[in-house]
Amino acid sequence: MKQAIGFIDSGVGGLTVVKEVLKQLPHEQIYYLGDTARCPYGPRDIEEVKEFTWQMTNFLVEQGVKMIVIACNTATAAALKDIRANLNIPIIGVIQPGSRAALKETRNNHIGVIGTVGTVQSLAYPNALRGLNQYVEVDSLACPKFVPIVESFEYKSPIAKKIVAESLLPLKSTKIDTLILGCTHYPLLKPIIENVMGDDVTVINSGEETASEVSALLDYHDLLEKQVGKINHRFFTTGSVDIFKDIASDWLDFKDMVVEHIHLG
Ligand code: I24
Ligand code: DGL
Repeated sequence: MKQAIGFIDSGVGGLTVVKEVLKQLPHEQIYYLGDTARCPYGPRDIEEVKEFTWQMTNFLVEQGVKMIVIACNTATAAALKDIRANLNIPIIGVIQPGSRAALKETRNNHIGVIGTVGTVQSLAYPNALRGLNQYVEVDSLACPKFVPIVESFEYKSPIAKKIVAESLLPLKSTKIDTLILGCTHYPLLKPIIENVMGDDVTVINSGEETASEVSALLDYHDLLEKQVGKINHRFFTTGSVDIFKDIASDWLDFKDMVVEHIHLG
């Protein structure tokens, strides 16, 4: 029997991380829980996000997962430390991997971070970056309009281009040469963000970096799936099964996807 990797997120955005993991680790089985009934987490109080994140974690631990990936930046910012200190399976968030990749990439030690209000207010990225390199300069910017652009299917439209350009204006006058996408949804806006920031700024997808970290950590704990065997991915949502299935099966290109409804709290 395969033991699954557990993913938790405020909704469906964490599937951007799942897609990278499935690409890098095709023999792994995944369980994903999206708290779509209470999404978004970005504007919520940090203590509330911490409580919700614990509820999701406990659910997947009861399902017997071998590792938990907190695929949501806001939830990572609010709860990673606390959960890691209290559980004895490996717990990975999306903030440390994105930060490490940005530090590897920058040449002038000026890094930008964009995310939800909750993520930016928590200072989780500047703290992680400074913890790894005390000389780094960090410019953070909350972009509360970006998640709604993606969720309204506008992420390729001229409206998206206009809103992204306006929102990122404060970063254009900084010295950053590297920009971290500190939110699950932002990879869908990556082409527009790169276009707005120009060739001199490298854009880092936290989700992609997290997938590499999952691989390294599973290897370290000797938990990597070595057998080619039957895989049974499971998807859980606190909200509408049909909406979840529509978005997830489209994004992951899964034909016969089963989505299970659950209650939390
Ligand atoms: N993308 C996201 N969330 C949504 C959405 C979307 N609706 C359309 N698209 N809705 O996140 C969130 C709110 N819902 C969630 C389900 O319960 C009810 C409330 C980004 C997804 C990243 C994988 C656009 C869309 C899509 C399919 C794939 C990609 C995408 F429909 F951006
Ligand atoms: N998943 C969230 C994040 O990465 C974005 C959506 C939300 O606000 O819940 O911060």
